[in-house]
Amino acid sequence: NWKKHMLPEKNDTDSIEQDIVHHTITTLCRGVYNIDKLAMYQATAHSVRDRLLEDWNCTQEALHKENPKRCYYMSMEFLIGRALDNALNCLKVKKNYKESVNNLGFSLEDLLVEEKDAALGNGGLGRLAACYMDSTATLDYPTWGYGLRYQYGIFKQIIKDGYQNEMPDYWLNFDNPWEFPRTDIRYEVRFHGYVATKMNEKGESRMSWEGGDKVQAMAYDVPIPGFDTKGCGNIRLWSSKPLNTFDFDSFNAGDYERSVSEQTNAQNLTSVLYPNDNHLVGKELRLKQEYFFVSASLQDIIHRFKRAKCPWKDFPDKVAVQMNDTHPTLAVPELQRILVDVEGLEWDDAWDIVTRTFAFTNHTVLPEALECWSVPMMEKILPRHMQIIYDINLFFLQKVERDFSPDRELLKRISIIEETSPQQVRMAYLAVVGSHTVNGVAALHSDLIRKNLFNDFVKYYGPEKFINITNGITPRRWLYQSNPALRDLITKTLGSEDWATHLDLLQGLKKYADDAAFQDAWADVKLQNKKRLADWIKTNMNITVNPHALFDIQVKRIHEYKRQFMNILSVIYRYKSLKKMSAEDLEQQVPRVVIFGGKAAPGYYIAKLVIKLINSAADVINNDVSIKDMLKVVFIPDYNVSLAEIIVPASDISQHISTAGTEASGTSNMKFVLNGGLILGTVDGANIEICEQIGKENIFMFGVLADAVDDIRHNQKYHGLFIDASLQVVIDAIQGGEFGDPSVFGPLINTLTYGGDYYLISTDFKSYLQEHTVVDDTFRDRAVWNKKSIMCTAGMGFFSSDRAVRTYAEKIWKLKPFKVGV
Ligand code: 26R
Repeated sequence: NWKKHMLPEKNDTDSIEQDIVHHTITTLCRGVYNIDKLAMYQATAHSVRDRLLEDWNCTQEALHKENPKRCYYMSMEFLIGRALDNALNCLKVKKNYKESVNNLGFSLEDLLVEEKDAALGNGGLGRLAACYMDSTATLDYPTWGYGLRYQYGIFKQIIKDGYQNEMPDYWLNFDNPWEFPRTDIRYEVRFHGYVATKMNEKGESRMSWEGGDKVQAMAYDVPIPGFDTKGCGNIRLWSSKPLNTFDFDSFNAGDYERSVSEQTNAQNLTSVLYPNDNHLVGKELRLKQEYFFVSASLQDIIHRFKRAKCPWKDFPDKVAVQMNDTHPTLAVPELQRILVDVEGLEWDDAWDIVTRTFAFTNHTVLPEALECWSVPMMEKILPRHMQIIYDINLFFLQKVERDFSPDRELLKRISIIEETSPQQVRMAYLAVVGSHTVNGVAALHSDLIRKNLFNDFVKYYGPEKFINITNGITPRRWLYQSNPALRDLITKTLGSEDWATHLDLLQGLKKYADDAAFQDAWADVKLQNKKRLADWIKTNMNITVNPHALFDIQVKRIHEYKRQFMNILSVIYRYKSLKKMSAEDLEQQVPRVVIFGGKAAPGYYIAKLVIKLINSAADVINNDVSIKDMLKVVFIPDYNVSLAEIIVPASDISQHISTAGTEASGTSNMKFVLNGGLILGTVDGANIEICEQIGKENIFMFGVLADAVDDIRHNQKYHGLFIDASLQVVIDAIQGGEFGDPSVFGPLINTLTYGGDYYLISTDFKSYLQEHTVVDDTFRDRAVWNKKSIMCTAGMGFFSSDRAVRTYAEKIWKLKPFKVGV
């Protein structure tokens, strides 16, 4: 009887209108007389979600029946952005929705922007997780994401007097149609307590973690539509809730506040995403978040595994877990604990299961970003896990000593426990020891971690355990959705939309790269996208920019290693040069609009000063009529996924200028090039592979190579740095007060002069300026430029997240696609 009542949703415009009206009246309890854009967005979203749910249910039911091997992508961050437009495209119903919404008196474009971004991530790592979920769903891989449902996502950035201010991002203010509370899926998570010895059912003595405080984890499911498939993926996010218990002892003792205090503590656990990117702060609440996340996810995975009644030794044949950086590494000792203490397995059998289940992706080499937790803190919060980590380490070191080398220095270096005082747990090492495969995220990065961070492990385990899987991005959001004009031109030219799921087909554009008419059409699309961004800037910031100028964009988290500082220094140099020019020479220049965007971690003082310097320079430059609009500087506030969708298609040049060897991969570089933007970049991260794919004549590269960096730093330390005349001009201008009170910028300038210039700005500055000149000269010849732009897009097939995910599935997860509804 169930089946006969399950009618498929109809997608003709009349049925869609009916559904929207129905949701307005029932779900929202509103009438036509008081419906505004927000309500209309909500009603529309609900009707789309109904269509998604059919696929979701169908997929999950089929998975339940067939029980194939599944992969779980564990990530503390999912930077998803908006869902409605994506869902409409995936379901191929956007055209009809547009019409239906029109018929009801609204414009779909107006509704789309009513949605708040799901901003549950900091930057690259979180956005990568979102792209991978899009690809696993599209390719029908049975993969679920696991994460945390933060009530506050990454903070909102407000610029006041040129400085960054942070505001809370309370994104759940209105109802969120894209999540399903699973009130029946709850697990208990313990903290603190003590370890006791107990007899298990078989009469064996086992350790047992007892006492302490418990909180509850409740599941929320976020459906992830796949493009052009009946399959629908899922991200399960955990929210902390107080247990429905009440401390009657405290209550009866007259301490009411204490009796309910646990409840507020519990709710705080998942309230906020830590806004630090690449910088560990080591807060107790963060450690608790990590354990809470891991504990709930593993309980859920095990619950599902047990339904099929397979023996434990089959666990790795049914379950693959990918750890997105070290943030979920406590899953390693947690699974070991469950298997040994709770399920009664022998240590070695359990450890074999653990190490065949987990794999680990490293996303950074910056030492300050490597997670280390102090042993005393771990002992207090997770006493049993600390014992297990000691045991894992002991057995590991014994094996290294026996099978490989008794060298004390080596054993000290390779130990999971660092002998500082207090001792620290090196989470990256624990992740390596607990995983069967470790991967870096771009070729250079994977080389570097094999050579440096994990060198001893490579020698001990052998090189096969350490592989490279270069990052990718989803062409659905980052071209199909965000750049409709280019999408349509490509589809028309290639004769079908198949490129959206087979990105290598973009190669087919190469044969039109010299075609004048195609170049014009291509350039026209770029101009439209630049106008769209110029309009946004005018409306939101009241700055006028010329869409025919060269748009030069750097948007990413603000960090010293990414060198936004070097960028603004070069902008100031350009400004000083323009000011010296005759009126005639000035006329001949290529006009530029330099656009910045990105958030600084709230406690990162130097990064915040970079933002201030950009805004102070913008103030002076944008108001200086003598340079005749040859240069404009814009700092776009509150850079996020939705803004990226407007910004990325509008670049002529985007900058990816990290000190060689510091940016693991970068993924925005891929987005810009996919949209026909050229790169000005260093020989770092995925820039190198982009260069290989699109051809070195289509990318502007400069700067020293990664393998030279150590020597240069060493030389600078002992012989001082060399500040070139062009850089000195800029420093003098800042220190001379041309951009406001110079004392403000003292600490920033000092990172160069007295600070030893760790990120080698003085080293690369000259070649950076030279490459800027090459960029200008190339831009003058529009045919040459347009050809390069076409060749950029045409060569980007490799960087689809579909390719990346397929590689993970084949090399690491041993996972096959699972098709439903065919
Ligand atoms: C633990 C805490 C301090 C922390 C460290 C690092 C929190 C967040 C991060 C973010 C890091 C891991 C990150 O986002 N790395 C970026 O990952 C991208 C996807 O692989 C890369 O493209 C990018 O180069 C890298 O910086």
